[in-house]
Amino acid sequence: MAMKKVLTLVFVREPGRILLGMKKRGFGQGRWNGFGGKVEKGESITDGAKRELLEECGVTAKSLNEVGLINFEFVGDPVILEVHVFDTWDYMNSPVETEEMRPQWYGEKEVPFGEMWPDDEYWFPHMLNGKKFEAYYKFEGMDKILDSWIKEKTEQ
Ligand code: 6U4
Ligand code: NA
Ligand code: NA
Repeated sequence: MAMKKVLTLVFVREPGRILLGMKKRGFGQGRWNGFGGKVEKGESITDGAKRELLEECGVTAKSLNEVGLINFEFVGDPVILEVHVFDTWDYMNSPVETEEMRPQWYGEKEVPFGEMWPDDEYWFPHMLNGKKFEAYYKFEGMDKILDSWIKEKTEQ
C-alpha cells in the first residue's frame, strides 16, 4: 500500500513579487522554493504551514489561501508526497535568513525556474494568475519528470 507524507509549501506574496527561499540543507538543497515541511502529529495542515514559514524565515502569516495540491511520486520510493500549497498576502515581520533558508524577493516575471524543482514552471503560472490547481508529478531522481498532469479547480 502506498504511504503518504503530508507536506506544506507557502509563498508570501506582494503586488508584483513573490518570496522564495534558497534551501540550504536537506531535501531540495540548492533550489529556490517556498517555505514548508512535514505536518506534525496533532497539528492541522494550515498550522503546520504557518509553523514552517515562521521557523524557516521569521514570517508570521495572519491568514493563508489554499492554492494547490500536488502529489509527487519518486520512482523506487513507495512514499507519495502530498504537498499542500498556500499563499499569503497578510503577514507580519520581514523575512530573515535562517539555518534552513535564505529568503529573497523575485519579480513575478523573474522567477528563477532554472534553479527550482522542475515541476514549478508548470504550476507557478496557475498560482500567479490566482487559479487553484491540482497536479501530479512522477520523478526519476530529482531532475527528470516521467509523467504528470495538472488541472485547474473551478470554484463551485
Ligand atoms: P526536516 O526533516 O524537519 O528538516 P521539513 O522541514 O519538515 O524537514 P522538508 O524541508 O524536507 O521538510 O520539506 C520539503 C519541502 O519541499 C516542502 O515544503 C515541500 C517541498 N517540495 C518537495 N518536493 C517538491 C517539488 N518537487 N517541487 C516543489 N516543492 C517541493 O516546488
Ligand atoms: Na522545511
Ligand atoms: Na519540519
